[in-house]
Amino acid sequence: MPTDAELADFYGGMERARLIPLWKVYKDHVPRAPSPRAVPHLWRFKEVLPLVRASGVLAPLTEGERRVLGFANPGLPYDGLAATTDTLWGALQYILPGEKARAHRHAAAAIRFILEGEGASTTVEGERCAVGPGDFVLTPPWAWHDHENTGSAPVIWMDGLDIIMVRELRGSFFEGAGEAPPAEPKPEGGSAARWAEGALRPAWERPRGKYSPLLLYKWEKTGRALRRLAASGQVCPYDDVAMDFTHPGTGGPVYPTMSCRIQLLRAGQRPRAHRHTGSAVYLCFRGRGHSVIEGRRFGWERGDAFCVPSWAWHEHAAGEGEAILFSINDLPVMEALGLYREEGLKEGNQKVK
Ligand code: 1HN
Repeated sequence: MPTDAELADFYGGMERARLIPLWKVYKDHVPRAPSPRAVPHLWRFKEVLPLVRASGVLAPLTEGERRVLGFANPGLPYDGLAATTDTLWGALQYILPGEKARAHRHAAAAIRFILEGEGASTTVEGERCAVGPGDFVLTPPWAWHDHENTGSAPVIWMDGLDIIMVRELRGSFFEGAGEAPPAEPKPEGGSAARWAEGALRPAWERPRGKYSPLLLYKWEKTGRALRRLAASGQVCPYDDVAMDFTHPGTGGPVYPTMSCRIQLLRAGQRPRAHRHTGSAVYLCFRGRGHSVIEGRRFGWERGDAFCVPSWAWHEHAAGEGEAILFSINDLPVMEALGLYREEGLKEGNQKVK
């Protein structure tokens, strides 16, 4: 048997040589199941909205790039490493009438989903996209984008970004206004004219890109698609009337890092619980309802946001009327890397703790 002194000497020598004994850290590297640091959490609009409004007074847009209030998960650090899940950033952005958020571009991909306010627009790589409630807009990697509110009321939208993954993979780049020539102006509605018809595409353009060439998904179309699917009675056992926004050229997710979903939860339905690898951030767009996440009940209503960490049991249901949830997730990454796993709960629904 080695003596304590021999062992101390041995492990001390390992450290000085910058060697680490795997037998001491094995379980950290190879957990038996995903062990997210993020925890299930709900951000109530009732609590968030006064702070959003205060930011309009106390945080002028001239101070930073964007007036964005990020959803900081209580299981993660509250600093520059704050995030909504282990891989995703969700936030609310607030732009007052007459304000403009200057152009910039980054390697991280972003999406916006408009919660409220008319008259705002975001210009993506030279193409102006006028947005209203329910509209879904893409800011693909390295696309110039600025935002403007020419309406008469403040606009509030949800931002979703893959910045955590991009930063951890050491792939982040950023350029601000004036650091490089801006994008050439392009016709408004151009990407929709080419790509919004789904089953038809421009004859001269090959849909080879890694991210969707369609920049703006109007609520009119999205809402209609949900209604049609609901009326057809074809639904998902876990997510009810759920549709993913697609890259129109491939039918796959809008980004290789992030997929986005709109789902209608019908009144009186009780979809089943499941769990899968990958995390998600949700925003309640309409109605009210609740989710059970890892046995905890989270009631939500319009404007509330919540997250589901990787491998957490979850189920969603509408309250009295129907409800509509928008969400972002990192499932394309899990699928691409061969890490996707899914399991349905045999009993159907969770017991609430
Ligand atoms: C960003 O650039 C925007 O361009 C919004 O509107 C939210 C959150 C984190 C990092 C960059 C924007 C963001 C962001």
